[in-house]
Amino acid sequence: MKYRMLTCIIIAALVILFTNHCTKTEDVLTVDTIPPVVTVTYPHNAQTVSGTIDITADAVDNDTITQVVFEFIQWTDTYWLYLFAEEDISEPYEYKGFITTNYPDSMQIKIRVTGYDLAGNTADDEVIVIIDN
Ligand SMILES: [Ca+2]
Repeated sequence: MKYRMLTCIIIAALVILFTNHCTKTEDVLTVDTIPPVVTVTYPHNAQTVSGTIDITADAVDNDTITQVVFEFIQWTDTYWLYLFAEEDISEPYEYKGFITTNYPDSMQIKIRVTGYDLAGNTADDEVIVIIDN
C-alpha cells in the first residue's frame, strides 16, 4: 500500500513536470524569420585586383550567424562558371589568400558571400572584380 501511494505520487509529479514542459509553447513557437545582413567589405564591386588578396565580409543577425560562405564564380564570355566555395564560421568573416594570378587578365570573377543564421535564413551580397596582374 505504501509503495502504491509512492508510485502514484511519483507518477503525478512526472505528469505535472511533463505538462509544464509541453505547455511552454512560446519557446517552441518563436521562430526567427529575420534574415542576416551581409556585406562584402573587400574588394569592392568593379574593382581591379592583382596578386593575392583576402576577401572580407560583414554578417550580422538579430540572433546568431552560423556560417558565412564565400563563392567564386568566373565569367567565361558566355556563362558563369562556378569555381569553388569556402566557409567561415567565426568573425572576422574572410577568405584568405585568393590567388588572382591563377586567372588571366581582364577575367571577371564574381564573389558571392552568403550568411546563414541559426534558423536557416540566408542573405547574400556579391561583387564582381576584374583580374589585372
Ligand atoms: Ca535571424
